[in-house]
Amino acid sequence: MPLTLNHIARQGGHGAAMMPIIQGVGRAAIEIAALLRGAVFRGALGEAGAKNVQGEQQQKLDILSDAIFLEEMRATGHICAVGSEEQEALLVISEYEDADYLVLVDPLDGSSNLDVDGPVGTIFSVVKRKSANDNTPVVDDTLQSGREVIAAGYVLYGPATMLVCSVGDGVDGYTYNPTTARFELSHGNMKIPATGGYYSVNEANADKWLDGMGDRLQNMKKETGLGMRYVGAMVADMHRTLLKGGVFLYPADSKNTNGKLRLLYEAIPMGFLMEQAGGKSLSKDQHVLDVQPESLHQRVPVYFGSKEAINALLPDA
Ligand code: AHM
Ligand code: MG
Repeated sequence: MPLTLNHIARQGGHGAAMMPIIQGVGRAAIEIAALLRGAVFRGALGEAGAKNVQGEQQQKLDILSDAIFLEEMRATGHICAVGSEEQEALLVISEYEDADYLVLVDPLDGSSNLDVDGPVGTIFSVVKRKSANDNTPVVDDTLQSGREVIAAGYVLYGPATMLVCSVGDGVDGYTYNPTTARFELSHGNMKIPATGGYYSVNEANADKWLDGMGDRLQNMKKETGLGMRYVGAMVADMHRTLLKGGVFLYPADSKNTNGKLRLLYEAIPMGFLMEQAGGKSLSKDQHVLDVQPESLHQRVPVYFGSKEAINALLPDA
C-alpha cells in the first residue's frame, strides 16, 4: 500500500501535530486543482478587476483559491489565523481563535501563467502563535523567522498535482492519484543533487540588478556550466531546482529594491524546504531563515540552490 498524508503523523519533527493541517492543505489542493481544470468553462479566467495589497491585479482564480484555502484551514480546527498574499490584514478564524497555529500562504502563485495553461502553485508555512491562547491572534504572531517555522510546503498544479512538504524531518513529495483520490508518497526524502541542474532567473532584468548580480551570475555560469530554465512560477522553478539541482534566484533590482518575492509566504517556506533537502538559501549575505520579518507582506531578494551553485554565485556569503 502506498503511504498517504497520514504518514506525516509518524514523522519526527512536528509530524503528529502537523498532520491534520497538511491534510487540510491537501483538501484545498484537490479543490484548487479541480477549479483550475474547469476555470475556462466557468468564465473564471482573467482579471477580477481588483488589486491586492501589493498593488497587483488579482485574477479571479487568485480570489477563489484564497477562499478555498481559508475554508480548509478553518475546517482543520487547529488554525487561529491565516496571513495570505491576497489579504491585506491577518484573517482571524473566530471560532478557533484560541488554536495554536497560524498559516502563511500564497494561495495561487505564478498566476500570470494561468492564461497560457502553465503551471501554478500554492506555497504555505505554519508557525506556532507567540501570544497567549486566550488573546486574539495578531500580525506579530506571524513575524517569526524561518528558524521558528514548524512545517512548510507547496502544491504544484502541473500535469499531476503534487504536495511537497516538510515537518522538520526531511522533504517528502506526494502525488495526487485520481484513481484512489488520495495523495500518495511518490518522492520520499527529497535531496537536491549536489551538482548539475539549471540556473533559473528572469535574466531580462539583468541590467537593473543590484548587488553585482550581473557579474556574479556570469561567473557562476562559467564556473558551473549550468543550462537555463525559467517558467516564471516560483513553485515550478523551485520544484525543478529541488529535483534536478542548480539555482533559482530573484535578485533585488533598481525597480524592486527588495526583490519581488514575499518573505513570509514565499521565501521562508522555500528556504525551509531547501535547507531540509540539503541545499542553501540566501537573501543577500544572510540565510533566508535568519531574516527577521518586520511586516506581513515584506519582500526580500532570494537565491536558492545546491551548495555548489550558491557558492559559485555568492562565494563571499
Ligand atoms: P505572484 O505571487 O504575483 O504570482 O508573483 C510571484 C511570481 C513567482 O511565482 C515567480 O517566481 C515570479 O513572480 C516571476 O516574476 P517575473 O515575471 O518578474 O519573472
Ligand atoms: Mg506569489
